Amino acid sequence: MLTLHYYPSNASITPHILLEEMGVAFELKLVDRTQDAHKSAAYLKLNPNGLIPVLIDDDYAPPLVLYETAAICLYLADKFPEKNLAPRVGTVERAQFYKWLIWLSNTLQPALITYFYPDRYVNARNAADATSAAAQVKASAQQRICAMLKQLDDQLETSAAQGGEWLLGRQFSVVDIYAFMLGRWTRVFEGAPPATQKASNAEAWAHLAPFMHRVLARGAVQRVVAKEALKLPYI
Ligand SMILES: N[C@@H](CCC(=O)N[C@@H](CS)C(=O)NCC(=O)O)C(=O)O
Repeated sequence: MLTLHYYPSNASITPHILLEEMGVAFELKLVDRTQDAHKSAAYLKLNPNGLIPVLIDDDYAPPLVLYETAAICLYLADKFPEKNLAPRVGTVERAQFYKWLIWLSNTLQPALITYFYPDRYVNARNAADATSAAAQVKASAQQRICAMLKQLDDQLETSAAQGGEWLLGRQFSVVDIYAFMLGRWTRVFEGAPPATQKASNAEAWAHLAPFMHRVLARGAVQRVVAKEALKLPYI
């Protein structure tokens, strides 16, 4: 049995949607962030980083314990290749898939983490300096994220020109779920768009906004919205 340790709307939502898309059996285990359960000794044994998600696969002895969202997604895509949620290994499409998965998890996601936790990136002598430094870190992260949303929007425009509605073209895959998760995190962006960008959050982009709605409308995503009891606005 597969068990996903999750918290609503956290990075665990990508493997959660993926498992629903695949239609395989799995269990959910809530990691209660309100009680700091992700920093408990028991959870740190699963993921020493104290971060969500973790996937357990007890088809093995000892069970496989896996952290890092992208690694979990790759593992699931490889475990269930017949579900076609990643291009076949050894193809050009698979190469593009790796590029987007690593860009999403390694470039866009850290920028979003910086936006949400700017105080972790400052080291000031007093509270007032810390507040102003954190505000600058947050604003610069938002600006970088806007440029990255443009990159996603451009890719979706390219796909559309070739008759595809997903990041890789016609094949819906893990990277669409990942982009959806990160795109929806931008729904809380405050303030005017940075002057150099035309739009601030995912909803404001010509190709990215309808993409977000297409992903949201999928049956698997709707089931996750209900199971995680997500609150409006979803995107
Ligand atoms: N690189 C990790 C990042 C996971 C991550 O940042 N998870 C967040 C929830 S979205 C978390 O657990 N945050 C708790 C914390 O920062 O203390 C992954 O993709 O699995």
